[in-house]
Amino acid sequence: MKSTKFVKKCTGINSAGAFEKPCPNNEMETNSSVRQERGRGDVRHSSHVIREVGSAAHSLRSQKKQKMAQFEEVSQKSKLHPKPEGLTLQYGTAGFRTHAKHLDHIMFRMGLLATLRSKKTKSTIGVMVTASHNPEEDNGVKLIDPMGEMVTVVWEGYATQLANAEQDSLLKELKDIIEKEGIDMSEPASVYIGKDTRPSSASLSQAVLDGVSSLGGKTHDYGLVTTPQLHYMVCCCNTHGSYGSPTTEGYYQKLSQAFLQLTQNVPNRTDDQKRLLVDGANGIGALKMREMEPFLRSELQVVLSNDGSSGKLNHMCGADYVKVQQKAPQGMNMGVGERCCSFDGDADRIVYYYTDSKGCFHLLDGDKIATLISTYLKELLTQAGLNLQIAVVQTAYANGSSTRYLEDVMKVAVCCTKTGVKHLHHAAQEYDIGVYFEANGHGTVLFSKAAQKQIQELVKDSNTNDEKKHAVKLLESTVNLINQTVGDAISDMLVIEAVLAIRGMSVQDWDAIYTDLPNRQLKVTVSDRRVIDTTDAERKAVTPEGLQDTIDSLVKKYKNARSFVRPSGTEDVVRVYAEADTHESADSLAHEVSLAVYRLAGGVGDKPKPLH
Ligand code: 16G
Ligand code: ZN
Repeated sequence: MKSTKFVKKCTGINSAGAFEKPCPNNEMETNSSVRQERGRGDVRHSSHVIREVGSAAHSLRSQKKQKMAQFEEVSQKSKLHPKPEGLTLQYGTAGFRTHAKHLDHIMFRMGLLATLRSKKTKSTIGVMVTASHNPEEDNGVKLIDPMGEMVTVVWEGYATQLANAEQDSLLKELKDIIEKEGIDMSEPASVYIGKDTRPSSASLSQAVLDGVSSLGGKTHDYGLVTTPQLHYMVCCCNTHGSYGSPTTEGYYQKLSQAFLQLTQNVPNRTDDQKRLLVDGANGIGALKMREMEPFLRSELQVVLSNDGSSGKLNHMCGADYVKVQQKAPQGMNMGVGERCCSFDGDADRIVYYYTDSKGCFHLLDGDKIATLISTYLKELLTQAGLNLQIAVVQTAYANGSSTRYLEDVMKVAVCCTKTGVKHLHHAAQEYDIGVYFEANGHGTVLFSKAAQKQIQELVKDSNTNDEKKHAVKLLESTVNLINQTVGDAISDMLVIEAVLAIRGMSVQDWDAIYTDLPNRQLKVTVSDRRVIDTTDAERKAVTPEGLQDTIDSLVKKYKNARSFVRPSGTEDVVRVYAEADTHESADSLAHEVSLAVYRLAGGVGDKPKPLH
């Protein structure tokens, strides 16, 4: 702490590390000495100049010393977090993610970068240590910007630059970022840190703390929290409490209060309707659900499985497993027709499902969640007489049936973006109410400031009739229940549970809103996946030549068909997606498109084999 204050008061280094201008304290000293010397004639004046230069030189020397000492600490401490030579990693769509044993230096350096980002934005920045749905042996790290959103693309680039600097050029790269961004190193810095339950998370988050402290930043270590909880804390801090109180208790209180308000007037909710089976993926979401339970006062009766007491994180369980395998997780005792959901390893994704009396598994993914929530919100807007534009943001992976239903039946605007949460989040910010969900279950709802203001004003308006008042109160509580900073499994789950209760719907009713088109996802290994360039929100391949024409002609062979290919952002593969009127057609189209990718985009290894 001492060093932070000291740095703030006394250094005025520019980004290259050179002395730029005297700090306020020095300026005051110089001015006062000028005042004392005034009117004593030329000689005295020149002696003052000499003294002034002397004192400026002295302060320059001491500032240089401090600056050197500051970077000296980085230099010394970075040796305790050495980078394995030759290892290069990229800050991808979900931050850095790889085997935990390669990440110690990355964590230290992300501590440094978060400190710079904090000085630059004059705000608190978050650093979350997690690898989400990846296997337990992996880990990762993500930076959180002041309003709880993902860090900007330019800073993603800095993250990669810093991560890949060899040990002896780390300071040079650090100073390069300081210079490019014109960062005033005398600004204080504050970084919030959280981690998931992986065995490696404790030491890796310590490395982040080391990075921050070596640049004199302040830290608050939240310890074990879900990713969205840390996003929430950062937003609460930078909005000075107007978004909520930056504690886990504050989070539970805000969400549970909104949930109880939404459900309190729902008549005749039976215990069965209040019961929900939750698969915690053996991760942090399970721990946090347990903590939250008392706040929900039995209005939601959570039956938790895969709570981390015995199983391995994300192993045969969790949202990603359920979505990709299209089957129930292990360790869950599902009765026929029972409403179930799965979180992923850091609780920022959720999917719902149930099994019918014939043993058939039904998945309700991000598209179904977006449909349920946007339909509910649209209805409330109509009832409240509020003229706010609502839109749903999806990616190319959204099931064609969901898009058709939203556009044709619900008359809701639908917008498609590239894969990756930040793209959806930015697109959703363009509307009064932007509902965004990836099919994989990551998503939330954003309410513009203007929309929130209109809702709040209408709640207070004494001239509204009862129906309007009821609708707008529900809207107000829904806004409070939603974590607008990022997709949040716990918050999304409570919204879904409240909507089902308010509308008196079972999970089967919800599932029946529309029927998913059968679909299939495959991956193809090619020598360099960058040969595939896409446009139109990844729905069309621009290169290699001929690939899109081939896909178009294959799609024409099937009914209600659609297919696209894109290079993965997290794995060294090309992803293929196909949907059509039957499972056989979807599988066959996906296989044919895979063959085209293999042939035209430099496939390696065995040729893709037919699925049947
Ligand atoms: C990351 C993204 C997720 C996306 C997935 C696609 C974030 C926080 N996560 O996990 O949104 O769906 O990547 O992976 O942005 P892919 O590029 O390998 O298909
Ligand atoms: Zn996740």
